[in-house]
Amino acid sequence: MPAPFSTAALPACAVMGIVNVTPDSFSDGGRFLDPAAAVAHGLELAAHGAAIVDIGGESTRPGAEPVDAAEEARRVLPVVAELAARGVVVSIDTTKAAVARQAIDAGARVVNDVSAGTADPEMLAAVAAADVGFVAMHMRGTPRTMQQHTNYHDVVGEVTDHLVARVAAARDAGVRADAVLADPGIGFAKTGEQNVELLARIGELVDALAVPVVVGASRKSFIAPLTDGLDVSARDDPTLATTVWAFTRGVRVVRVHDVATTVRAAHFLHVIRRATPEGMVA
Ligand code: PMM
Repeated sequence: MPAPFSTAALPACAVMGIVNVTPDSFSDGGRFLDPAAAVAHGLELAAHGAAIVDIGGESTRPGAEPVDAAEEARRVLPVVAELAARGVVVSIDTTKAAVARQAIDAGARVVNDVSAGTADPEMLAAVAAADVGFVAMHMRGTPRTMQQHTNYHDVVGEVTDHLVARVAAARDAGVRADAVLADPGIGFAKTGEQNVELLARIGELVDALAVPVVVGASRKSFIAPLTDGLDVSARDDPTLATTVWAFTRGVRVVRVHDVATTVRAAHFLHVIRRATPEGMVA
């Protein structure tokens, strides 16, 4: 049995690799519907240095149609089981407690919930009972409706307050303090400008939250209008800029598609950081 998941065991700049076992995710939809292809890709991401491999069976792209728990479980469980059996730290990207429980039984060690436990009233109890990690992400509404909910007075303050409350809810439900992470939900119920503001001011979230922060900006559509309309397949360079920025502002984990380049950048960032006056003191 591996030790219980703890954020303390994550590298300083950790990379979460993405495998979407869906027909309709915006970047890799349809590529990994075959479990063998998904497993091979997950193993590749782990070999490239992903500290966590995140498996999702329901697309959360804006306007996406929901899928039922049985179909979602059917897609992800063989992939979770095989990767976990091979020693990969797997997170299950789901908002459904039933899917989370089955994925945990199959070996998942983290639940990544884009609703932060608000979509399913049983989710936090399920995570606490299994003593696994929990990523609480900020969103409003559902993926179908979220882009109608982009009205904020202060996007950074409101996202921070919501995450503080959801982290507290997770703790109150019995989730271990060192098992919780928080994520501002880039692209979820936010305009392009709000996504950029959240990234620009991500250090404020890091300072305000008592738990490690995750950022997932990889290949997202807000990048397109800021880069002369770069296609999804060409967005890894601007994504890498968000990663380096986020790590230098204290973000602990980035959720990305291009793991190999991100891990190399993170290692080099570490080399530079070690040579700073602060790094040499530490
Ligand atoms: N983004 C997506 C799905 N799950 N989970 C977290 N914690 N943070 C994110 O930003 C996030 C997520 C949608 O992107 P994808 O289609 O590339 O998986």
